[in-house]
Amino acid sequence: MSSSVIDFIATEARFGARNYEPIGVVLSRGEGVWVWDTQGNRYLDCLSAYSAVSQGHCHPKILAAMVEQAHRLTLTSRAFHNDQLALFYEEIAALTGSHKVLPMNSGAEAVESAIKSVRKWGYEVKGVPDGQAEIIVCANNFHGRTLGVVGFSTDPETRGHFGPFAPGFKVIPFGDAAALAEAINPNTVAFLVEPIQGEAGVVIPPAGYFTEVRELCTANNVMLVLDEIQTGLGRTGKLLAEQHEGIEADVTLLGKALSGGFYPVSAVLSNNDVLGTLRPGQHGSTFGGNPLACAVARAAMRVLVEEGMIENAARQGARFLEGLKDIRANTIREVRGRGLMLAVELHPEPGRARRYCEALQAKGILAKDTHEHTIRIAPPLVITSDQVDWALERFAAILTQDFS
Ligand code: IF1
Repeated sequence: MSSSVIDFIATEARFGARNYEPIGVVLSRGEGVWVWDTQGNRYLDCLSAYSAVSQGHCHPKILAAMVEQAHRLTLTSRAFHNDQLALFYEEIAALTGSHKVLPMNSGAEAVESAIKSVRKWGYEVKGVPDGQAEIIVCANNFHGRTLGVVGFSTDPETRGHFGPFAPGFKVIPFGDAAALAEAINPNTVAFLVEPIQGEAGVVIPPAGYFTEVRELCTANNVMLVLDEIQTGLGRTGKLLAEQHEGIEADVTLLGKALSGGFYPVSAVLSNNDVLGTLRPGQHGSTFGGNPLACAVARAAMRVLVEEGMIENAARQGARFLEGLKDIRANTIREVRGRGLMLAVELHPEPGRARRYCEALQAKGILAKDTHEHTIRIAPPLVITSDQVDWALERFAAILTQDFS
């Protein structure tokens, strides 16, 4: 590597907490599906910053909205009103069919805020005895990195040596409606679940699972909280992944692409009185709902819809999935996905997926491994058929080799 690449990486190693093991590339520019490193090499981004850059890198209209607002007003705190929040509320509520919105910043903050709100609803509306609220979650979940959230993770890497943790969570297998029925009791206030488990390796539940989940939650007055922070906003080929299942959540969490990768913006959306339980002074955030975040999110939602990115994700995702399934390679255990949320699971061998990602990098593709033997593929939703075909050629060239 040339000196400037080594300098960046060496300096990160010298000063930075080593909580990531990045692939050896130093990026300096992005546009659409493409990113360039400091040496001028171009890569097709098949991670999209974990589905936060769904609109493509540096989308000009989101950038323009951010710059215009940044010249005018960036942050007021919620102690005062501002002229962007109401517009953000109207537009996100219309887009998602929601009645109440709680604007936050990171995805994990939205998850934590939802946990607080459904517990409060449990005590004040459902009548659960104070301090007894239970929330059901799934094994292999990923909902963020805050202490409350990692407390109900089942991944030793995510939760190891961070205890003690908050009580009140029950873990069941993902995709098993009978297990949910068994776990629900009078103190259950919510079932928190990803429509498709992303970090677990793009795990899609059996057909009909969420229909049963919806029925069970309704019958037992349990709030269905869908974490659509990764699956939402077009990633699976529909605005929300729940639409593939023909159901509606009681509470929906959005983040990541809600800002198109320009700014941390997340939101808790509620179709009933869950968010209505919050009173002034009972929850908040310095940056939550700030005018810059709202202006960016409004533009990010607008281009997602106006530029047909959701329909494109369905079309190109089907093309990508079919092309991956056509690759004949002994190393491939399974190819799966929905829309442009795809994964290639390799037959297990420690570190194998990482080696394939490094080989893909040499071919001009940036992708990320998850849990040793799965390659996650999630390009921006603006990808064209030609770019999908270009990527498929390179995946085929690499996956048919054995990087044991
Ligand atoms: C990392 C992956 C991990 C999420 C869902 C909430 C959050 C996330 C479904 C929290 C965040 C990110 C976090 C990032 C890597 C990435 C990730 F699944 F997307 F691949 F870790 F599992 N719900 N996912 O996926 O949102 O607070 O990060 O804004 O922590 O390494 P956040």
